[in-house]
This record gives sequence, C-alpha cells and structure tokens, in this order.
Amino acid sequence: MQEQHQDYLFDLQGYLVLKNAIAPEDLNAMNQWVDNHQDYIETPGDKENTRWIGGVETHSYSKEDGVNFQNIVAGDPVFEKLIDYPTWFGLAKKYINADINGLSIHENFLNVRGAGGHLFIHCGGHAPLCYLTFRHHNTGEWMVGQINVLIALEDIGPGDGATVLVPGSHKATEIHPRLVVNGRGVTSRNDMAAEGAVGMQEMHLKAGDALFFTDAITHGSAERKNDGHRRVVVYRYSPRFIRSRFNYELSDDLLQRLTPEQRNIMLPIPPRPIPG
Ligand SMILES: O=C(O)CCC(=O)C(=O)O
Ligand SMILES: [Fe+2]
Repeated sequence: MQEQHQDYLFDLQGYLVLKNAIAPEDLNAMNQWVDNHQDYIETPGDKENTRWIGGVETHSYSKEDGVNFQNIVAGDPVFEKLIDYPTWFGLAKKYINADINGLSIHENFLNVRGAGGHLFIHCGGHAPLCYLTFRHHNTGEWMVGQINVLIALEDIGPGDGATVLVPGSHKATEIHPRLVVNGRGVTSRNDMAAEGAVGMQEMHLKAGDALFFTDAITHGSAERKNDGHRRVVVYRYSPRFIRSRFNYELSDDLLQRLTPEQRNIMLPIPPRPIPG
C-alpha cells in the first residue's frame, strides 16, 4: 500500500491489516514451537506455580484468556527476529516517533486459546491511560503511545475467536457503552466476550497476517466456538519511557545474540551499576 494511504488509514481507523506479514519458514517455525509445547497448553500451571520453559513463563489472566507464553522472545531464535521484523518495524518506529521517543517492547507473548475462550472489550479514546495517546495533529509528527502487532499463526475466521476492534474508537471521547459503569469508563475486566459490542468488527486473518493496531482502540476478542485452539503472537511496542510489563531479565546468551538495535529495544534503559 502507498505510504500516504497507509498513514491516512492508520490515523482514521486506528489499525492496519498487514497481509502475509510473516515469511512461510518463520510461520512454520513458530507453529512447530507450539506443537512442541502442547503439554504446557493442557497443563499450564497456576498463578502461584507457573511453569517455565527456559526464559518463557506460562501465564494466564483467567481461564477464558487461554495460556500466554510470556517473554516468548526467549523461546526460539524465530521470536528474536520478530523484535525488528521488516514488515512492521518501520511503521512502529514512524508512528511511535522513535527518533524522539525511542522504542521498546512493553510485552511479547504467544497466546493459545481454546473453545469458550474470549477477551472482554477494553481501551478506547476515552480512557485516561498515559500509554493510550494517539496524536497526529497535522504536524507530520506522530506520537502513538502503544502499538500492538498481533500475528495469526493459523487462519482465524468465523467461530475461531477473532480479535474484535471498534474502528476509529481510539479517537472517541464518548465512552463505549459497554464500558460505562456509574458514568465512568472502566478499564477493569468484565466477563463478556466482544460479540454484540456496538461498532465492533471481527478481524478475520489468514495465517501469517498481522493486525497492527493502536492499543488505544476499543478491542477484545470474540468467543472461540470452534474446536482446537487459536494461536497468536503479540508484540507490543512503546516509547522507551514505558517500562516493560513484567520486566523479565534477559539471559546473557540472548542479549549476546541480539543485534545492537534489538538490544536497545529489549533493554532501552539498562541498569546502571553503582560503583563499589
Ligand atoms: O486476544 C485478542 O484477540 C486481543 C488481544 C489484546 O487485547 C491485545 O493484544 O491487546
Ligand atoms: Fe488489549
């Protein structure tokens, strides 16, 4: 797509669909990784006793969310590549305005979600969360506070529990009706799947497509009705000033393998030892 068209659409609707974002061999490698870790999907551990695969932690917010393999970057070299994958990296840098704001990854995980799983809608232009900024006041200078890249590892169609977006809602000042509680917009959890939320659109994807969206948009996911599991990978990009969500320490091996630019993104403000 022409850059001007892409910029216009990202500003207007708050998301872009990047078709065939992932090279087939990388897609295979990621699916192979999931196939090799089925046991962790069946038995992910619980909140007190999470299970680890080297530097990757299995984690869940609730049964419906499915299993998150947090810090997936430590799971396999293919996930290291995603840090600055050419399909979206330039876009993330441009919209966050990395020249001025730097760039970091707030969180990176692989999510596997089975039948009955879903995610309640959250976020929106109304929410006073500092990382939900979305500024582009005709100055040619973007300033987006958080961008999610959600990669479909397999086709996601009707009944598969697709991500749901409310296009344009990153600019809403009205609170999404489902998020109003006692006159205020909530950011807390609710138990409803995204189905039926006013203005919503299910984002069906082909394996290897990426949904690139501002975290400020109202979004969630439909309930998975089909058998099997939905497999997605999420990399969340932020300015360097936003701290990482779980602050996993990266192993020396991993840090050694990363390029200087990748290291800067994963560890934008390295700890500064105090002499003595
Ligand atoms: O699971 C989904 O489809 C939505 C994920 C989500 O809310 C996010 O990446 O911020
Ligand atoms: Fe989200």
